Amino acid sequence: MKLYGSLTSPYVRKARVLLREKNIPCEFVIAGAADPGSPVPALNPLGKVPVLVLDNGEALFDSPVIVEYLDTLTAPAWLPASGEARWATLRLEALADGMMDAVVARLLEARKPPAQQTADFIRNQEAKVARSLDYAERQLGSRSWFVADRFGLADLAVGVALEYIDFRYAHDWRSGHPRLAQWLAGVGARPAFLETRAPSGK
Ligand SMILES: N[C@@H](CCC(=O)N[C@@H](CS)C(=O)NCC(=O)O)C(=O)O
Repeated sequence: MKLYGSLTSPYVRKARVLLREKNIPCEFVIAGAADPGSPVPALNPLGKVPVLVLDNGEALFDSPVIVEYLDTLTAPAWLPASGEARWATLRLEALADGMMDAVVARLLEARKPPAQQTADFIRNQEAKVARSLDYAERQLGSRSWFVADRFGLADLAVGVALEYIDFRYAHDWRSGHPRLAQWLAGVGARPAFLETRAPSGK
């Protein structure tokens, strides 16, 4: 099994954190979607990372699909098979992915020459992030973990998203979200998070 992706993509990082947390062996092939000669477009017609190539040669893409597949490889499953916990987990993963989408969209807009940037577009992405942070703060409440009584898939996804905000849209979200801030301090110290953090300066 091979995971293709860049060192800075938060979507790739979701898969890398799960692989490390569940001790699943998998070769990591560093490949950016748009690198010259990148193998990614031939594996994923959408031209995006992550891509997981299975031992039978089939490729899986989109991080929720990859994460769900990887989760089936070792017990216990982190994605509950049914019931409220399943939908709570998937909802929080969608929230986390959506925050990452908004941060990416904001970054791409902000990297355009100033005359081509649309301030409303940037504000709209920032508002999505702000509302999502409020939502996550309420969802976490005073619990240790988002869904179950131990670190799980929702925690993984939200943790990766919050660290991506720090990486690409650094601002003081912590003072308005003290529970999330305290929670992330613990999550970010897990070996799987430390070992997959994006290299600084990239
Ligand atoms: N929904 C996808 C998003 C993947 C994605 O947008 N990856 C970025 C890297 S951070 C990418 O490959 N972008 C290249 C492109 O969109 O052309 C997922 O969850 O895997």
